[in-house]
Amino acid sequence: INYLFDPNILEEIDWSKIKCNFQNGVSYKKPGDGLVVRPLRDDDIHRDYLLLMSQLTKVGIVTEEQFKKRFEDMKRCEGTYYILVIEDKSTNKIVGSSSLIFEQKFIHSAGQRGRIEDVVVNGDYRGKQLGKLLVQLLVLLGELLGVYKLSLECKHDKVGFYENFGFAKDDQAFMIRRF
Ligand code: 16G
Repeated sequence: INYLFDPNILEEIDWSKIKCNFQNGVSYKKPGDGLVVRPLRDDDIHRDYLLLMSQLTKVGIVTEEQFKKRFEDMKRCEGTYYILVIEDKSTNKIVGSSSLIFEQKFIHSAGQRGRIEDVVVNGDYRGKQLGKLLVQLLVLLGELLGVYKLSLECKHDKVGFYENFGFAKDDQAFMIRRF
């Protein structure tokens, strides 16, 4: 099995540091009936990974070859790309995904920042706290691996959701130039 990152690192997460509440005993080990949380695998393109991503934004055409190459490119950048997914073992489909990306800096004592990206849960699986679980795990993973800050961009109606994990708006403008 070719994982993007070592799944054992997830075992090291200090679950007692969680900032938000989970109902019905939902946790990393028990995400829900038939569901498992794990790192992205190189063959997840066959588990509708890209179809899931199309619920977030435009995916475009990505061949299996391109998917595998991008996966290996990410994997080679050790300590940089942590993509967590939720698989429904009963359908063999990826139903949730979220990424944590580390950016190396000279500032902050040669520290690193983390970015939470591409948080998406299949519409049929909403209301099961899966997005919350993915983001909470990545926030704790960021803390574990050492970041001086974590950041993300989201739609205004998602601000309340991210506040659950300790994110807050600050006085900097988010600027963007699209191509
Ligand atoms: C949201 C996502 C971002 C994603 C973007 C895609 C989160 C927290 N934010 O901003 O990660 O890349 O949507 O939209 O998941 P775009 O295709 O318009 O960039």
